[in-house]
Amino acid sequence: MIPHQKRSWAEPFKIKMVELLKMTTPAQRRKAIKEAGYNTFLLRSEDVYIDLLTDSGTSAMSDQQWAGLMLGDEAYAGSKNFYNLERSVKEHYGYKYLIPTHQGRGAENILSKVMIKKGDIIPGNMYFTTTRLHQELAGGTFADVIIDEAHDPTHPHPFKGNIDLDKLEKLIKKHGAARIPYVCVAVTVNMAGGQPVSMANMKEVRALTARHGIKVILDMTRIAENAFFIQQREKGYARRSVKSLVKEMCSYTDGATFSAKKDALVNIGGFLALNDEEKYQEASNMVVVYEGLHTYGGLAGRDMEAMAIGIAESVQDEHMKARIGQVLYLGDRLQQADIPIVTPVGGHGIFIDAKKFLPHLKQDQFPAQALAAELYLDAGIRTMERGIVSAGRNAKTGDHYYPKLELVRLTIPRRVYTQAHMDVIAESVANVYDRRDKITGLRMVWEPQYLRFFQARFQVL
Ligand code: PM9
Repeated sequence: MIPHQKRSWAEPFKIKMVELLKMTTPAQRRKAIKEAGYNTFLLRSEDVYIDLLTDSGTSAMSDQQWAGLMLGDEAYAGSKNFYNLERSVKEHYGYKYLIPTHQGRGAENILSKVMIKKGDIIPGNMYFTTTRLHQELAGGTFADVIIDEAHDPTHPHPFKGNIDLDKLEKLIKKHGAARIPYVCVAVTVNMAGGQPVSMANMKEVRALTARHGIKVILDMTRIAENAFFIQQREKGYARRSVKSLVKEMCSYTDGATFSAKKDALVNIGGFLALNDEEKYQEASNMVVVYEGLHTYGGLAGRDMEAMAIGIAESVQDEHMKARIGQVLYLGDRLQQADIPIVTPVGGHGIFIDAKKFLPHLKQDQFPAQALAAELYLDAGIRTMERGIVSAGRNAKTGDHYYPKLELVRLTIPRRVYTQAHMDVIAESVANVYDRRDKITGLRMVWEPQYLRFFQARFQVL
């Protein structure tokens, strides 16, 4: 019997085209993961059934976006799609100057080069892999000023992405404002489990940094998801639209880097946005060196058109309700099966606590990496390690960083999988949980110099 008052949510779209998936046998998967050095990044996508590696560039575009591709103006300079994108960025985010880049890290590179000098400190709410690397390559040092609750996988704080104002103030006192070119605020915080930042915290960060003359730069990669959490969880915002909350958040900052491959529902693209004309001039000169002319930044005209449309679609309340609704649904299913996950559930996926899932493994036996490999073996579901491998090594000592969070991310691409897929995923994770005692750790046998999680290889211990 369905209770009469029950009202379920459903996706605000119907499916026009499908992509067929290949099912694999356990023997095929054993061979594939061994050949991939137990690194899910090194699997071939055709050997994957449900791909939860990332929500980056994996969204399904709408018919409007596909139609937009046909309006691509592939002129080298001054493409009309650039101006459409510029209009969309101004309307939705409010920034004055736009520099397109091929993806988020392209923007991080340019930003770091024009803002950071050797010896600078860049405070941020938990590190992100590519962001920190570009800061370091520019001669800076990242300093974590996220609230302590973010490092606790089950702390119920509704905004675990928040910046700890005391930590930030102390850092400014210690190093002096002159050595802090900007504070980087990521919304949501990926490595903490897609945890949001509250509007109150954004305002407080703005007020504190303004007193010291320090800029605020947003990593607005998943800003619409962050805005949805503000609408749902923060007092006083329930009646506000996601669209208006996104714009308000941007208004407390001086610029932003953006990987459009997430929120903005495109397969490639990004940008750097700034309000300061002088910095914009420097950055638009730098983009010519690393990405392409400042009116395309490494993108085709059609990519910019799809992005302009995707930005508008990403801030629709109904879209966001279904997007996050699907993630919460999977979270509920996993919690019903007693799987240890990061809670409250964040925006772009479910993060399994590998330390609790595999308590018999030490962190340098790479529990999250081992669990990601096991999940692939069980049903062909591809996930990603977000623990000691992702954290990398301290550039000065060469030692592993040992992050408190040792997680496996089940990242949900936007508008791609159905509720039935979520059920299959939950059942597979529960099956692996039942035989968790038999899972062994891994040994890292090769690692590259930078961003080792993408390419490192492992063997079973
Ligand atoms: N995030 C992700 O899967 C792509 C691969 S892992 C590096 O979560 C934030 C918060 C991100 C992000 C990418 C980037 C870089 C910046 N900030 O991948 O270069 O989550 O477009 O963006 C990935 P690009």
